[in-house]
Amino acid sequence: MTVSLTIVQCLTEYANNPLGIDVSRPRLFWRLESSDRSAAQAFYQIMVASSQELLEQGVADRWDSGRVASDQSIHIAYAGETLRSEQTYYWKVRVWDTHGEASAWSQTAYWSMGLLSRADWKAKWIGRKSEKGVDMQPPPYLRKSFQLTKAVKRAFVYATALGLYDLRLNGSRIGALFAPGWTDYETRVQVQAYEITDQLTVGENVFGAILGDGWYAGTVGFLGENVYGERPFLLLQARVEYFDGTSERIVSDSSWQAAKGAILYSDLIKGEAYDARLEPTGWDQSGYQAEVAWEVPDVRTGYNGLLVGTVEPPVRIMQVLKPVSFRRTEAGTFIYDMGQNMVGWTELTVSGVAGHQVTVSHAEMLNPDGSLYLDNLRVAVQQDHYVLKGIGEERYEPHFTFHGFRYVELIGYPGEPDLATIAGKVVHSDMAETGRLETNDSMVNRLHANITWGQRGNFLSVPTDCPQRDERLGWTGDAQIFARTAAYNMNVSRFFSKYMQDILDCQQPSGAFTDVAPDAGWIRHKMWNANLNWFAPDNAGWGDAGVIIPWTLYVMYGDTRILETNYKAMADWVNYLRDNSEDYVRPDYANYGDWLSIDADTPKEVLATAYFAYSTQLLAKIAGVLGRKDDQIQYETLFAAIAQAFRDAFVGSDGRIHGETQAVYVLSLQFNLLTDEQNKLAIEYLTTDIRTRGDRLSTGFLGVGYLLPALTEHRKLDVAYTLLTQEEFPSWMYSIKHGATTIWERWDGWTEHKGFQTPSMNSFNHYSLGSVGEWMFRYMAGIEADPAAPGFKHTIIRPRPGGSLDRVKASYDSLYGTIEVAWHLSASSSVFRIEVTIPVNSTATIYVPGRVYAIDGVKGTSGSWEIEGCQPLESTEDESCFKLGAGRYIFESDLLAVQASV
Ligand code: RAM
Repeated sequence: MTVSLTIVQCLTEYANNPLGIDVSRPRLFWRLESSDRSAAQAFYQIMVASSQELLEQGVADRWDSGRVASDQSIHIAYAGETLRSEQTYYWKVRVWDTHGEASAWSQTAYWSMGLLSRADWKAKWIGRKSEKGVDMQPPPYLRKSFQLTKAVKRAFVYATALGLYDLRLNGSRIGALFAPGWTDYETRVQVQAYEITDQLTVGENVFGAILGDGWYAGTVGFLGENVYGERPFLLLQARVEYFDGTSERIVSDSSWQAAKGAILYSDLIKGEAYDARLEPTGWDQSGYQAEVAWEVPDVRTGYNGLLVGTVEPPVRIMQVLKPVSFRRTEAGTFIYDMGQNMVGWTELTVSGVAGHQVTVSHAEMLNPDGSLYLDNLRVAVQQDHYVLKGIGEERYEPHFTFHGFRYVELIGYPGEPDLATIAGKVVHSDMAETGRLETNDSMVNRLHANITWGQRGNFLSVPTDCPQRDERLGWTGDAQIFARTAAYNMNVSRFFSKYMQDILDCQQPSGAFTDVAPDAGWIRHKMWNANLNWFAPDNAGWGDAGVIIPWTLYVMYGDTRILETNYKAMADWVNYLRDNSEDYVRPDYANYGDWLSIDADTPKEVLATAYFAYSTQLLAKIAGVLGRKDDQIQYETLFAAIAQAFRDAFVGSDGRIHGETQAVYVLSLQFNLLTDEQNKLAIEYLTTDIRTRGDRLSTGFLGVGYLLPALTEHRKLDVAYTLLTQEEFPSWMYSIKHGATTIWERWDGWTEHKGFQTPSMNSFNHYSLGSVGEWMFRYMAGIEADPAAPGFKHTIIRPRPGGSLDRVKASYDSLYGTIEVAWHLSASSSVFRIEVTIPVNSTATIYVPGRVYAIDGVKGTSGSWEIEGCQPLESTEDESCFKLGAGRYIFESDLLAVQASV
């Protein structure tokens, strides 16, 4: 027997060798490969050691799991001795397949622990006093020169800021952009850890840090500045270990030096100004001869929040775009088209005389006269100003700001620029792209691309609503409706785990989850007021994110810990809704309704009661997963009572639902609120409404997420495809027909007859209406996670061919490996062909539309095949069903039977 399994990737807490974590029982993951069909794991053994050498010798001095009978290869919690501050843990794993054959040991993986207690921190928070009479403060530059006399064995640095830090060591940048990320700084701040062994030298070394105001002290949303504090501070502690067993620390304290530098100001929302003549050249390297006066830094006495290990993935430059065209304007400026609405900034290349200023201005759209459309920015200023130093070719990119734009205007550019003058740096949280989707319809492909660009543009530390105007807030409603789509597109495990902390940090004592997380100031400053019907902390479809997002992470990644960690908060939310309802109906009060729907106002009490039911039903399922039987029964009973109350209050004897919008029907259908009889009526009313509107949708942010799923599940697939490919207003394709490269905030952000919508709320990069991406993966391609074996341990493959599509190819990188589906429908012969790949150590059930007549080219009839890894299950008239083990399979079916029955 040959060895069938190979271990190809080991992760800790979803990450590749993470540093500075503070999880007491980190979860370990590995991915398996095999060329055998149905390959699966039957046993595993994990070894954890305090050094790589010991691990290599087979000494597991921290933990040896022993040989465990288990098919689990994800989320195995470390169960060894208590983990200690600043220690590194090395681990490896081996597995046995179902025939008892052992794999080789995996390669060594590791994680390191951060500073686990306050007492471990010797560093002080340092900053620089504000300049008097200056409105926007110059970012402080901080530096520390230190000598090392011996060769370094290993060194780590732990850093964070109240504000943002840009850290350098011996002239090179270390770490992420926009670190430490946005949290509710009154509650917590994330600490990043970096290994710096190779960057240190014997002799003089220099740490340099530039601090930005960021979310802490700069402009946040439309709430102005100083939401959390007055000015930024750095906290840094490095530990250097020598070969002789000794070690030393370098910490931020009053022995550092502070000054202002070349950045005149840098604000998330207001842009940056930079005077290159003021660069303190060499300030972050050894041998620096100070030309400016460095001062003693300002030391802040304390910080009452938590210092926690970073959960979110780092923000980085993820792509660089070249402009596609540019032109000179009458005013002598140059307007570039990046060809894509993107988020990040522009890198500028320029030569000229010292003191000359170039302004780089950004906008998403152009006015009819060809000038930049700036009206939708509100008070945001998407401009960076660069003053030349006048030496050779100069390159500039801003530091602590980002912009949402497709068009770039260079104002005051000296000489003749060309296409190489600028480059667009695409900046977002670094999440692996996990989903790919391609069809024979280029507009559908563009829609998928636009959805993905919306995610790139808005997943920056937190999921923001938009990236351009003075808002950019973590709106919970937007995040929940898009969460599943987001999880197909990219690995959002860490991103949303961190965001759940933000949601929890904002939860009200009453149990209410908020509209926005992290708190951007209005809760703390009591800017919300229930009587004002605005910014209340418990809006339907917004607060429910606190339940929907953990459930999504469970379904997509099999993460039960996120359910455990958030269980109390979720129960508090549902109990809060229950205690604030009347006979299980949520009152009509502050909420946004089906936000930005088109001529279809969904009554708020209907929407709020529907979401109350949905959160309760999810909570019942979650209680079941966690083995909380009593709670499960309690919430199932509550759900039944809410659904009954919903029917009594809102469903007429003719089955019409109060409001009669598309949204009330799809929410009722998808949240299981109706009787079977009412379901049938609801789908009829829904499709009639769509037809009466000329085959158009009318749903807003919330309804849109359930629209195509509801139609598909209730045998109106043709209507789902009609809406998907509809090109008349309002529709997804309408925006694409008019050049959209991202998802717009509003269906009518721009229309042929009205032009731009009111500029006070008109973003062209808002992902909410892009929640149709979920339908494209789950239904159109048919890659569905089975909640009963979550994280794609068992996948349900159920493609839904229809509309004008005859070819769909999609793949999704699950924790087990890549699931692939490629289907093709040949209309003339009504032959449906599908190729699927199921990853090792996982299984699938496939529903092939029509009557399958060949598998892997072997012809047969149901029950008569003997195909390895593939077992026929009971089929229906419409679909043939099989259970699959890992491997690649090809099915061919005859679709005539189905078409006849639709
Ligand atoms: C807008 C935001 C956001 C939405 C709220 C209700 O200001 O853009 O997307 O969730 O309103």
